[in-house]
Amino acid sequence: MKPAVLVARAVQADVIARLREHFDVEDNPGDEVFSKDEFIARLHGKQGVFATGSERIDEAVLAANPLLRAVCNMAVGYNNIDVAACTAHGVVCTNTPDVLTETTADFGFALMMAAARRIAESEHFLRRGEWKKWSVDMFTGGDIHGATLGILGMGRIGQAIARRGAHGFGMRVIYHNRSRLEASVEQACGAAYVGKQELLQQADHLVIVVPYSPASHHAIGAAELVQMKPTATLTNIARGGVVDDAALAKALREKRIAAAGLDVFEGEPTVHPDLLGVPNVVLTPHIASATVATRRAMADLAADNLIAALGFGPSAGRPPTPINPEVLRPTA
Ligand code: 8YV
Repeated sequence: MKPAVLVARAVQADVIARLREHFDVEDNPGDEVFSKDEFIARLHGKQGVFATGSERIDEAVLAANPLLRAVCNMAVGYNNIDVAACTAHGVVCTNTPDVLTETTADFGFALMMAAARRIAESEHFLRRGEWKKWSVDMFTGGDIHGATLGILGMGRIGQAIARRGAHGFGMRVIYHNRSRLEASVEQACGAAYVGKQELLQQADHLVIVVPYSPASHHAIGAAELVQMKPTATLTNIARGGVVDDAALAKALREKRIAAAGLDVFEGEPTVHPDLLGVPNVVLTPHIASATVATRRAMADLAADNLIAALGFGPSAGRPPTPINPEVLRPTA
């Protein structure tokens, strides 16, 4: 009998077909977002789950599903998973790093540029039929080239954004991170380490790429926003909750910073109503990794992880990108 797995959201048909070679798959072709109770019920009897950022895997889910052996996230971020609880239950967790780095960095850069150059705001103006004449200060924004790019969180995606800024746009790049990068990595990214306060005070364009955790909750709130330049922009492609959305909406409305670009929100898909009411913010629905090729690579990697984690395929027992490898049995 094949082990049973749940694929929590609708994914590419051939990914499901590949999983069916090894597993008895319950999929979700209607792409329903399960309530917590429904998710727990559907996981019943399953040994593995192909999850996305929308499913929370915590103690309640694990305790109700003792057969579960593997949680394979189709995302690099895994704040939806209580990894410590999974480890305590002997459940391996995996994510999808690397395959989305460049795509996500492209999007972060695009969002930053859209905010700085007021692309969405001016497009809305045009669509409303308000464009009657050219004027010298119409939608003037801030330059990207030659400006100071500040990056909060300097993992793979932060480094990819730094490279774009330093090598593509001649920007001065500064970053703040829990730990400083090695000198050779800093040099390759063209980035210099600074304290958080210097980052806030010196950045013309601040990009947030730090993973969400209780430690990064509201890392950018009213006290941080007040330190930024009134001409600065802020872009968040990390997670909702890293930025205090209410404080940001207030800062934008009061023009205490110039503009923002947000792909992630506290409580998404609900967006704070104050943000919806301010013009100087570009809002996108969590699509930074959304290219056809990258979503395919993410799904393939999540499937590879699930297949290997449950003991099948060429790297049986050795999922390629585990988050808690300590639960895996050592190989002989
Ligand atoms: C995903 C993401 O689209 O990888 C991540 O961490 O935020 C996005 O690429 C999203 O989490 C869906 O799983």
